[in-house]
Amino acid sequence: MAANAATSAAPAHAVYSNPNGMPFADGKNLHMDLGKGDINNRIITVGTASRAEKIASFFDQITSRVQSGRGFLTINGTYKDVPVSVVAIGMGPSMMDFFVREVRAVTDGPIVCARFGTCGGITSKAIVGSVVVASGGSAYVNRNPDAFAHCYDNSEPSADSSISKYNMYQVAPADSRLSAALEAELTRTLHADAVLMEGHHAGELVSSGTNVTAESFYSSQGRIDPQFDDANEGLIEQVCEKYPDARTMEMETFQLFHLAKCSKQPFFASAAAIVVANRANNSTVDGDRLERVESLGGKAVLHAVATLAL
Ligand code: R1P
Ligand code: URA
Repeated sequence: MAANAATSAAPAHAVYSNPNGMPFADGKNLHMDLGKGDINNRIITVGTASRAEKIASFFDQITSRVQSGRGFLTINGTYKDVPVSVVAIGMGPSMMDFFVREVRAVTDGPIVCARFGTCGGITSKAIVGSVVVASGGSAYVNRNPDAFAHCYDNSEPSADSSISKYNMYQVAPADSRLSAALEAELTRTLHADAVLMEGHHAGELVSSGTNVTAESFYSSQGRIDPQFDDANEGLIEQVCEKYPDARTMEMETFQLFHLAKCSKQPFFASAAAIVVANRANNSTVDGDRLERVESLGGKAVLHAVATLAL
């Protein structure tokens, strides 16, 4: 009897408790280390811990922090008495996939979620140091590895022009109410700041458009890297031709919008991003300005997420 119980029980430190579903250990999911009650339904997601801390500094109070072994930092608290969370997820569509699914698994009811990131501007309309809201949704561009199969055996690249080096997918829409709230609150907050407004016209600091997410910072964002066969000359121009309202490129927003729309429970998602580098006019943001926009913009995004009516 005792021997049977010992052999059928899960090992004491089982981590992969569910081979075909979400792995949980002691009630916490494997990558974010969150269980029920460990995150709120109103969330701001960012790339870096430092941006998460800036946003959490505007909470009324911080109630808990969870730093997962896989690099996710969740900070919980309240803002104007509303429970909110800010999560630093790191970079790329895979991290956004973990975030959306693992948060959804430990929460009930509608989720309101805004990403506040940084991005590259791909037209001169995306001014460095300004914030662009992805009201027009997010497209997705990725590298087609099969188009580089000639690199596996040092053969000649295929002459078949129907094989695209980069795939470009349909735009995933943002939630229109959250996008409007982000635009309104960012405009109100950033335009009220004399330091940020210096040398700028009203209307320049916050704009909107379509975002384009790429799975690489390099090849699929059209950066030329002489060390690799990337065949990406002219990619930014092709992206702008395919998506005429495209303003920005980064690495997570599409996955957020796509999964929010595929969620079976309501999931309201939008995004805003600070333009740190402009690819069209070769400009970059100044460090002090970036800090200020991260802080004031983060406060505005927090306000929009916390106050969106459900
Ligand atoms: C690349 O430097 C990173 O910056 C952008 C991109 O999406 C990518 O994650 O966003 P974050 O500043 O939020 O990380
Ligand atoms: N983040 C990106 O992904 N791309 C940029 O050009 C800047 C920030």
